[in-house]
Amino acid sequence: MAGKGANTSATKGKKKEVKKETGLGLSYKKDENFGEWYSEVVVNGEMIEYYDISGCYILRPWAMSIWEIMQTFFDAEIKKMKIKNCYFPLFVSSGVLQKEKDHIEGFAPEVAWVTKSGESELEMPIAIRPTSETVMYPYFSKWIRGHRDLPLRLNQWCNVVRWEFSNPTPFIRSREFLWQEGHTAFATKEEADTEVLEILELYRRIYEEFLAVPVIKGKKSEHEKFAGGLYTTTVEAFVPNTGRGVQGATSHCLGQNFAKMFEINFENEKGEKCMVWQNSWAYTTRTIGVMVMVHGDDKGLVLPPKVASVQVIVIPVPYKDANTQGIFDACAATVKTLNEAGFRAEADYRDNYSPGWKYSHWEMKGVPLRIEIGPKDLANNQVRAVRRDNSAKSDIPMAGLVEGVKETLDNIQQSLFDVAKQKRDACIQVVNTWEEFAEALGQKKMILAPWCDEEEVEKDVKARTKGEMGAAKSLCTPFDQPELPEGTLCFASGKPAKKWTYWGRSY
Ligand code: 87F
Repeated sequence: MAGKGANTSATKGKKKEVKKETGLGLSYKKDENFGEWYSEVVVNGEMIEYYDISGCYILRPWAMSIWEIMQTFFDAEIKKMKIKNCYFPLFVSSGVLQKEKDHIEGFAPEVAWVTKSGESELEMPIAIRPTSETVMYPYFSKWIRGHRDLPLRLNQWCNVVRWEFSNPTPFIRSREFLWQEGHTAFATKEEADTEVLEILELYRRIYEEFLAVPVIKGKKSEHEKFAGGLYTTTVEAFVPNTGRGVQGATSHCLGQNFAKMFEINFENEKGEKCMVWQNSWAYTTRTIGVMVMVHGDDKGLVLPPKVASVQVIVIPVPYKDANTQGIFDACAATVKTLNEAGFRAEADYRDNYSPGWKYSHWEMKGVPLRIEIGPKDLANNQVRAVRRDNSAKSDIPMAGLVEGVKETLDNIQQSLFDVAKQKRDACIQVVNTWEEFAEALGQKKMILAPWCDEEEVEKDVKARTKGEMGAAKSLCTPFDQPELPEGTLCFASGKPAKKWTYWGRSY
């Protein structure tokens, strides 16, 4: 949808450089070719640039600013909880990395190693952290002596590297990603249990209140939990287009497994030697990918106002011999008023692009609200507002600009969540038998089924659903359990069911 040459130069006689207006818009449709649509939307929306190492991506400012907004929220919340930030090294010695065998087993193929400096081989290869349990816990052991040293609650914002081999996807599965990792130690299991859920609630809020993505809180099965820990809680999102669940973020209670391995002990009030109880928890830049997949459309990204670095884009629409300067001044005044009221607003004054081109450009980038100011708006002392999420247009009087914009942005934020939840809920299918399960899986559903909670049965479900689309697995057992009538049988084994669990294919 290339506009015509935007020769709207106000300065007569001076030759302006007019960039060739390349075609905007996407060549793939979300409903027709989701994979290609996603790759195109993150690149054309200027979030991602592909890099010459497979599985590694450049996070451009448009993506980084979203990460920073979530970071500001989460960081302030964990500080309220007395959790402190720290930074541990990127490199791990092989001895330390392999100290906890059960933990690293299965993950080993994904660990990246540095073996050389210049031309010379290192005496011992050094691993790049895939996660920091083994990096941090030797120092937990050193720093924790008595009960007064507890709780010890640390967090770090950093990158990690996992050399994945299955198909890389920007944000969703990349070989290097950003995250925060929290690592805490307590005197009692009760304190650890409480924190696990407090952190999970923050993760829910990131998804639901910031990214406007509905999630389900629950517990991972024994098969899907973090093997080094006691239990894993999760927020699970769902991508209706692909019918896949996404593990949104996890909060683990590690129990005393690592305490045993790393000898993290303390002396209690009675002078007895005890082992600490530990947690670890993380959310990653994957959050951004889930948001793009859930809200994006055939015009590009759709950003929820709470995370958009530009919430309002103001576009001057000069017309022939209309009062161009007056229009530009009104745009500047609009931006100023909105900025002073705390909104992230900008104007696009570029004179080498037409208004139509700019509309498409900012739609591609997902800016929640566009304000157009033309001669008619100027004359009527109003602005024209166009919503990115549903294209609804309205006139806002200049006198009520701040109130009008606030109401519209709040409405967009809420509406994005409501629409996403409606779509997600329409994909949830309750089943009771294997036949119903197989049919629902074929229809890309997120399946809620009664389950006997046996690991062998879950392995069997995986084996029976293997195919080119990938096997189905348990996503989580929701904390919010529907009633399970006496005598309900497991959908997969026919044994007595113990709980309702979500199943499906996943990322
Ligand atoms: C890949 C290579 C080596 C996941 C890995 O979830 C080790 C690992 O330990 C590994 N991939 N994990 C599990 C990470 C568990 C835990 N770590 C702290 C978290 C939250 C943050």
